[in-house]
Amino acid sequence: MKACDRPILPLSRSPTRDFPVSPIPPLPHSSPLSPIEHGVATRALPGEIVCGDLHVVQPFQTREDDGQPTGVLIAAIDALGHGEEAAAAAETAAATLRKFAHESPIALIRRCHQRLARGRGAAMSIVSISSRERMMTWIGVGNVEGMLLRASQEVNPARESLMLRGGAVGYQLPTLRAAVLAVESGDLLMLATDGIRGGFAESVVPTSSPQGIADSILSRHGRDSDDALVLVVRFLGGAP
Ligand SMILES: [Mn+2]
Repeated sequence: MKACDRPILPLSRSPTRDFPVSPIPPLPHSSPLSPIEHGVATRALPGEIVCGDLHVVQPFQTREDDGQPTGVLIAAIDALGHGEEAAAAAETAAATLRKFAHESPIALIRRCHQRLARGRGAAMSIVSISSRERMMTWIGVGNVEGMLLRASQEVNPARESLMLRGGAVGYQLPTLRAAVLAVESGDLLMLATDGIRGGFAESVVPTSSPQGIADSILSRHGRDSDDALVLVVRFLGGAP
């Protein structure tokens, strides 16, 4: 029989199992990250009541086995402009991210792009943390800065910056490319909208609480010309 005469297997065919199905063993020399701790500091442009900068911290589950969250979605959103219209657009994006938190960052950017298409665009940076695999995937469209400070002196580089791509979600998307990094207990993740001046990471005291760090960044580096938000997340020790 010629190769092209072979029957085409249906894609959904379930494989025959001749081996016992066992639970997935843990990764060697690691335990899952237990939930994070976080702090957020934000304020509206002086004179405005509502803020177009919003954050999301949403635990999610990707497996049905033990009912525990398997990851956390982290995001900071800066809707274009300020005032009520910007706040509504940011809330639409935040609600979309919370609802579909288990999806990949690229899929989430696409979803938000569709949802925001008839209103204002937004800059946003999204970080999806997998507790089991001790890794995070991040992506940024527009200018919400992302920074990861390493807790261990032995990790090089000691600091990673999120690669931002120009564009606005809901208006014009760049080619979407996410990056994946291993993370360890104590690592510190920061997301800051452009209401926070660059260089904000310089003054961080890594041993402070996430809320203390966020408050300090906003008071030292916040601009009065825009809404401002900074979100600080610390990865905690492994679960027992
Ligand atoms: Mn802004």
